[in-house]
Amino acid sequence: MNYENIAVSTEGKTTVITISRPQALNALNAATISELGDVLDRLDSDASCRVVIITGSGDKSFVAGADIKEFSDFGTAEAEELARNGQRTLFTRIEHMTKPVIAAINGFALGGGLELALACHIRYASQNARLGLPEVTLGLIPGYGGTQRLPKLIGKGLANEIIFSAKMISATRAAEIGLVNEVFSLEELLPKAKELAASIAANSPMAIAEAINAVNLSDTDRGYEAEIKSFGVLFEKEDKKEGVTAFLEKRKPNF
Ligand code: CO8
Repeated sequence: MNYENIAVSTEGKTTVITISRPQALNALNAATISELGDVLDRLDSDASCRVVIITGSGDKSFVAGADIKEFSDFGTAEAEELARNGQRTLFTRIEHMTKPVIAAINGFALGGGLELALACHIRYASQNARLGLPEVTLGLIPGYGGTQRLPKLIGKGLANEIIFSAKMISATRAAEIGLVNEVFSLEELLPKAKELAASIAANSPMAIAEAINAVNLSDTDRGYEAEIKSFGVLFEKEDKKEGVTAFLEKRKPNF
């Protein structure tokens, strides 16, 4: 697949996906969602890729939402299909990747843009980032998982305030409430995200894949059992042999 709306670059074990629709502040249209889904499928089965970073092009916007122009005259069936297809192709897809996906939020993360960041496993932001779910100003609600993932991350009370008021919050406030992990200057954002990615990439990819699955199940009643099963499964994997042997031999593991 040729990508028109995203750029993909690899540095060592980290792949950076840059969403690039500057004319629409990187808003997500169906074509962009399809391209993102395609590249994530590819990266998930590529053992040389250990961590993925998603960011936006330019210095103003991560993603300013779903493309409003694209769905402006949709009816119920088309809107439901757009939301369902987007959730399956991209948002839930990210959550279930076998390798960590880091959102490097470099500006506006609004509507579907914030929902994209919420689907990622880790969020870093730059000081200029502004985050919000403005859907109710359009007479809509978040349709890419925002009503589900935001309350899980920051609690219902704060999530309700953000969803009902539609107000944008600063990166600093987002860090205070646990919506993003850390805030950096715009120049530092990508280098810091890459630094984190490199530290993750040094660890066991088999263990990280199991950890992602167990953490994903943490808000269900299957979480503890999933953790026990993964813990057991890893004991017969080569990464455990290498990790434990390296510790005993007082050297760094080579995963
Ligand atoms: N969709 C389409 N185009 C957009 C979007 C968007 N979400 N955001 C910005 N643009 C376009 C503008 O229309 C403008 O284009 P043009 O130059 O052709 O007029 C260009 O980007 C630059 O934008 P502005 O001139 O508005 O830039 P400002 O700096 O003045 O403002 C803002 C920046 C505040 C980010 C402003 O652009 C804005 O409010 N954008 C819309 C934000 C928004 O409401 N996002 C939520 C969209 S709805 C959504 O995400 C639903 C998700 C669930 C969908 C489920 C399936 C349907």
